[in-house]
Amino acid sequence: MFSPKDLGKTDYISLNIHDSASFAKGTSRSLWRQWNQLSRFQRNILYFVIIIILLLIFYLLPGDTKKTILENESEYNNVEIAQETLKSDALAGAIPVDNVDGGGAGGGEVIEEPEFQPEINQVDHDQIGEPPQHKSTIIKFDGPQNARQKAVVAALKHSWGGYTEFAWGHDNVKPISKRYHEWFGLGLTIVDALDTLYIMGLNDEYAEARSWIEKNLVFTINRDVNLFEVTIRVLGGLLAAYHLSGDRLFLTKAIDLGDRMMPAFSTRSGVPFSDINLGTRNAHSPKWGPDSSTSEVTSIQLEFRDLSRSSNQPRFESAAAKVSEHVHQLEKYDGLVPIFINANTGRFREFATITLGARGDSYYEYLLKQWIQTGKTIDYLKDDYLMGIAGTQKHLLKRTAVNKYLFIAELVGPNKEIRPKMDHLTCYLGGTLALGAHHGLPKEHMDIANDLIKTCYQTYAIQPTFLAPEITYFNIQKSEDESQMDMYVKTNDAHNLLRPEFIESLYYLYYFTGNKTFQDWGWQIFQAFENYTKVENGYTSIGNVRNTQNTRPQDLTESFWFAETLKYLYLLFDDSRQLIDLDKWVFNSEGHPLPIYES
Ligand code: DMJ
Repeated sequence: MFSPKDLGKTDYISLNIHDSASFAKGTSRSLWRQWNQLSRFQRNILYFVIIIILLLIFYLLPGDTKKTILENESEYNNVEIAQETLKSDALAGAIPVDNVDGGGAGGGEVIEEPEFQPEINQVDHDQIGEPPQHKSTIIKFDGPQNARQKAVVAALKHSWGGYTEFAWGHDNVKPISKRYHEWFGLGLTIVDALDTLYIMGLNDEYAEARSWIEKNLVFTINRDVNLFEVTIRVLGGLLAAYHLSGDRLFLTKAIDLGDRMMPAFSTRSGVPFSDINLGTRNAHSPKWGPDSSTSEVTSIQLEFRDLSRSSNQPRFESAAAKVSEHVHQLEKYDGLVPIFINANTGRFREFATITLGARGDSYYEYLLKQWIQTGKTIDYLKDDYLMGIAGTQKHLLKRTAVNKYLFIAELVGPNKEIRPKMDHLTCYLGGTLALGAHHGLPKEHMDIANDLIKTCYQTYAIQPTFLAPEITYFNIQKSEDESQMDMYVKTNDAHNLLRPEFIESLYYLYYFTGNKTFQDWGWQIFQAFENYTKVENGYTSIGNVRNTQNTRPQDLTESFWFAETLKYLYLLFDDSRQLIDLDKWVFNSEGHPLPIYES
């Protein structure tokens, strides 16, 4: 047993070791006595030593912990997003959450650690030449021409109003709590909305956005961002605004941003890391695992190519095109690709899911669109696209048991078992197939597009809110049950994030066919957004599309609501079908139109 004698110090002889409270009390009194006996000089020295120790501890903390501590002290951390919303977003190109599927080693792999040197602008303006010839020209837009377009513009203004009042300069507005959410710290909504404001002829709002970009959009922030998301939303948004308006401010910003993202490509395989710190230029794999998403690394090429063509700096296109060339060489499953790829080895993750939904979707989209962007001159892109669609037809196209609705299933696990599930994200494919058919690819693709569009429409129409859930499951085997349904939704998948994919497809289908049914379907869905997502200060994601009395508003407006959903609605209601000429422009994955080049 412990004996006071062991201490050999008279100070402790009176301690009662059986009473820990008294022990603590006695110790603190004794410390206090000693403290009071110190001179002011001695106390100052001790203060100094304590501060140095604290600084050292902080300096030695890992970067992420430091970031968390800093964020905890800012309003960033006060903004909470419902966990349910986050879960789906992480899988589907929206506000993310870490450890999406629990796999992989956390931490991310860092490739380089340059010293952090904030720079405002690295662009050599003299080096920016005139953009090479493309088929598009600067366009002036006249504003809404009919009642439906006017209603969409009113919706945009309502949403924009909430954003400007409560979230100006931040990434997203939380229209119910009247706060904001920060994701990358890049004023995401402003940049993503910019070309929509321009196309809708909202000159005042556009001028306001332009001015913010001129004065406040800087890329020196010491913060990790997702390469794909920033490419499609920010780089794509800036480039589209540059091409539509001819305003070189946007090109200057785009070059600075592109330059800062280039280190992401410095991997052994050339396949980029998913994350990049724009301030330090430090790139690494995601925190939740070792691999990049296949759709992400293959859906940055339209933007990087356009940046090169616009700036006369081939390095951007060269780095991004190498990724497509590399993926072209990899073995696939009848043209289909697993959803994860390792940036160092350059190989697909074995047995990863095959899907045209989250993490797979825009791989197929960008094969076709790159081919179109380069004047249909790069054959392997078309070939890989055709193989991907053929593989989809062979392995993934399924029909429901009762009404024979066509949908696109997924393949999971080593045995590639069919999972009869379709993300709302997959509804982009109807529009992409129609675009390909317009550009001379098989007419049969248009038939698939038409069938798929009908299924996607049903995912909206069968819900009491007339809004589709994030994910729908399908019954493929007929049962004895007379009341058997074709589709069902799991509770955790019943949310709607104001996503654009179905409206996007309706736009393409209407554009190429002139069939007004597609406009009417879009109008029905617009009404549903009005009825169930509109709030006093904008429009919000909702947690439940299955009950009109319990929609569970999530208090968040994603930037793609401005960039895509409202833009595609506005274009869908353009009776002239001439606002954007699809033989001169190709939309990136975030709804930003980029010019088509000769080669
Ligand atoms: C958008 O950010 C893009 O369309 C992306 O490709 C995936 N989906 C979201 C919108 O749903």
